Amino acid sequence: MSRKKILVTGGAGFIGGNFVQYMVDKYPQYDIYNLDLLTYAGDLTKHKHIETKDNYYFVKADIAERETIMALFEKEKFEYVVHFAAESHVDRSITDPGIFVQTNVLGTQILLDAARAVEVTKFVHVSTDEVYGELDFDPSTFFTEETPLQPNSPYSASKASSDLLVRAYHETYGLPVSITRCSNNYGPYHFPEKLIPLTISRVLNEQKVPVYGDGKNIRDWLHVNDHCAAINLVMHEGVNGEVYNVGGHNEKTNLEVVKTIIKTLGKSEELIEFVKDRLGHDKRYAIDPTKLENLGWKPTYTFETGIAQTIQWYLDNTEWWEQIISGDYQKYFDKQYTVNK
Ligand code: NAD
Ligand code: TDX
Repeated sequence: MSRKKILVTGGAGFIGGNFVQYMVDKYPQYDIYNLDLLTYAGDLTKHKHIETKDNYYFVKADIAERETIMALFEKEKFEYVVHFAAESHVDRSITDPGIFVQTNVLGTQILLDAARAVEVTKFVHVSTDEVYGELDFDPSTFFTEETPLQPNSPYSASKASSDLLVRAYHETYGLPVSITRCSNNYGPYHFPEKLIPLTISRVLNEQKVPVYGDGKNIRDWLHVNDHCAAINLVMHEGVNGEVYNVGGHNEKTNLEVVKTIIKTLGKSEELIEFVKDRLGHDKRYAIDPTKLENLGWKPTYTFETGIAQTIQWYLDNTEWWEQIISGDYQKYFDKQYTVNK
């Protein structure tokens, strides 16, 4: 395979970080540029073992700063862009929607302009199943690529807006884009504001786990490595202008997820504390991944194997998440929750 120059935005975050490591290891002949603003969710310590590799580069920049981004693209002439950078937490979007529009909508539009200016070979936009809104509890219903966009939170509305801009740049200017819409990810380096790492870290510290509402909301969980493989496939073989849903049929209620973690760690279910429900809390997400499977993708983890691997990773890497929850995170937690410590 020929040498390729690939820009990964948001490569200091959870999924982008896993993707950067996956690509740096898998393709020594590709140059991987990680562009990240290093917000509260970005952290470079996770890349210590790849920092010295010849095919890894880091650029600190804000995707919403037009001049910086245009100049960087003019200089580096990236051939591929894989766009993860975003504000990603639904609860934060409910408290402070403005930054979600700034980063997720404006930032994406600036990247699209830059990608157009240097005529990239492919722009992969990493989106989410949350743009489809919610499903009811009928297990025979799924999101397909044809499901209308009906986002319910400021986060998902900002992602849907960015999806529409990506689509429009393909239709209007012929920009070679593909969009992926994945279900909930979990795995190593998941920031402990999200349900699974929040539960693991709190259970390990014998602290109460806040479960919103009655805990019966359903999410469709995918191990981050399977998501990375899907994005790699779409980057190389996705058809321009097409959307690909990514998911592995691993539907669980939030309560099932929390109880599985508690049981695996040998702790008591008395740690569960039901708290006030999230505003506009989507009932259920579930993905039909047939289109991506037809392109050649299939997940390698079940929820059972993936959650066991993930829990073990958090046990083996306590210093990574302890350093996060000891800083500003604590202030965020205190503001967001009123649980018994
Ligand atoms: P994350 O919050 O862990 O990471 C986001 C990264 O983007 C961070 O490193 C942050 O520093 C960076 N960033 C934020 N604003 C920036 C800016 N203005 N300029 C440059 N960098 C900036 O998020 P994640 O969970 O890894 O999600 C990555 C992408 O995948 C997002 O676009 C999200 O919508 C999408 N997605 C996430 C999930 C999931 O379950 N987490 C599922 C489907 C899709
Ligand atoms: O403390 C909590 N208690 C709780 O019950 C938290 C943080 C969450 N929950 C519930 C809300 C959801 O039903 O757990 C479920 C999962 O919540 P999150 O981990 O916040 O994920 P979700 O809102 O489903 O969104 C995630 O998946 C889709 C990512 O954060 C998004 O970036 C992605 O697009």
